[in-house]
Amino acid sequence: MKISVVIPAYNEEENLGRTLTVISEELSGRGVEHELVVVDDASTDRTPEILQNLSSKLPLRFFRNERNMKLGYTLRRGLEHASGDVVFYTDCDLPCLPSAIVYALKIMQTYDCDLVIAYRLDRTAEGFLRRIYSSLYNFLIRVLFGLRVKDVNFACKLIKREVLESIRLESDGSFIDAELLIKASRKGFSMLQFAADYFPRLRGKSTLAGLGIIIKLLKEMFSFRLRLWFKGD
Ligand SMILES: Nc1nc2c(ncn2[C@@H]2O[C@H](COP(=O)(O)OP(=O)(O)O)[C@@H](O)[C@H]2O)c(=O)[nH]1
Ligand SMILES: [Mg+2]
Repeated sequence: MKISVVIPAYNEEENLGRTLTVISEELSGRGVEHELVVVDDASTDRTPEILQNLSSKLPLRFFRNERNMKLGYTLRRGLEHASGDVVFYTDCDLPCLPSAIVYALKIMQTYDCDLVIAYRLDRTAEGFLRRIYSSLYNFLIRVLFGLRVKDVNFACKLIKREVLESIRLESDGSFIDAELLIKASRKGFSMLQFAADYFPRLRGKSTLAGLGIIIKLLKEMFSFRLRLWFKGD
């Protein structure tokens, strides 16, 4: 069984090298066949150069958007290029330990489920405001879509390939995580959640909490809700 680790990257010169190396070392060390798929969202720092260099050392394939397209578009592109039987999605700043990938795989195999989703055990490091936004968002997703997932946007998710093949993702922005989980759950795919240690970003800037990003996410969320009500799917 092969796992594809899909990672969106935007100006991550300070994190990329270490993140990709530790993930690949962890998986090789456990004898897990893997590939790393990174989509560079038109970074303006050394991200492209670093990817080029790493690709001769690691089982890495990388792609670049011509202009900054945001998270959803970028992630969809990465998922389309993933060739593994299962796909793990995480971030460049590696918010969970690479061993969480192996743990998630173990859960998937042991309980034979289609998605394994982590939630942050302790989010204090994220800051008060982020935690409030996040709780509100998880609550909204639960109320509007009936999805009982504790931490929708935590980038630590393991997904079977057949799930990705049977749903069509459309979000360009940060609603993508919710869209994936809602569509998978409406199709009847099984999900299990586990608590994971969360490690906040130490280097580089967090860019996904701006007002523009939040407005786009809410727009995508409400238009998806309306579409489900009026068109069904
Ligand atoms: N595609 C894309 N990815 C981004 C963008 N901004 C951040 N990311 C990536 O999304 C992931 C999470 O970003 P981060 O800024 O840590 O968000 P946070 O953890 O929600 O604060 C990282 O892998 C980033 O490189 C963007 O504009 N486009
Ligand atoms: Mg982060």
